[in-house]
Amino acid sequence: MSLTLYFHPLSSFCQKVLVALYENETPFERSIVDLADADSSARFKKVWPIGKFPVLRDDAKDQTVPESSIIIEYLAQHYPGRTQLVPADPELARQTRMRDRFYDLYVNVPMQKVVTDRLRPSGLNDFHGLEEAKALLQTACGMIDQKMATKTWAMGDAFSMADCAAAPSLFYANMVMPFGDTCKNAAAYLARLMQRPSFARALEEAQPYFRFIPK
Ligand SMILES: N[C@@H](CCC(=O)N[C@@H](CS)C(=O)NCC(=O)O)C(=O)O
Repeated sequence: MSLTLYFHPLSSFCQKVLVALYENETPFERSIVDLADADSSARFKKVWPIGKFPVLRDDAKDQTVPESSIIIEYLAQHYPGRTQLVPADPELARQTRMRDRFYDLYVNVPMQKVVTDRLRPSGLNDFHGLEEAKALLQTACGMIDQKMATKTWAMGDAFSMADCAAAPSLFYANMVMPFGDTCKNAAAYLARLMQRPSFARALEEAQPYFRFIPK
């Protein structure tokens, strides 16, 4: 087995890559990183000094691959399987990348802003940044709701990298700012994602850590 994933089961960007790995039953070794533990953090930063996960290490090809989207592109290129994570057609591939970017930048990032603001020492909260993040999340949810009125998956009938990005982003966004009443198509899409075996498995593995999510 040449692939090792450095990750944490609770992390939304790591779940995105887990979904891609589980979709194609790609074998990999797990290296859980605990950033709160000095040794674990130091070991991980030797692999990727930026210190953000997920990171994929491929010993067979001597490649260290950071960034969730780049990892999924790498898997699609070097370890393809029955789920085509990035379509072969260049136009469809561009659209898939665009939707992947959309979920990362306009759902995952503002969702994380809401969660991490809760971890700040009292008196150091970023109220303005928080309001901006919530407004962005609301706009994004409205756009997703429109798009998903007629689709099963982000790109239509085929599950892709865009759905890997959407699953944890929408799951946690719904936790911090529930959208079931206002964005019914987005909520139905999230329900489909949660039933998809790859994401259901990632969620089940994250379950023991949910108590660490700041309320
Ligand atoms: N652009 C990166 C974002 C990765 C990211 O933000 N990871 C978070 C966990 S979900 C992280 O490592 N947080 C720890 C930190 O910032 O110290 C990707 O797509 O992989």
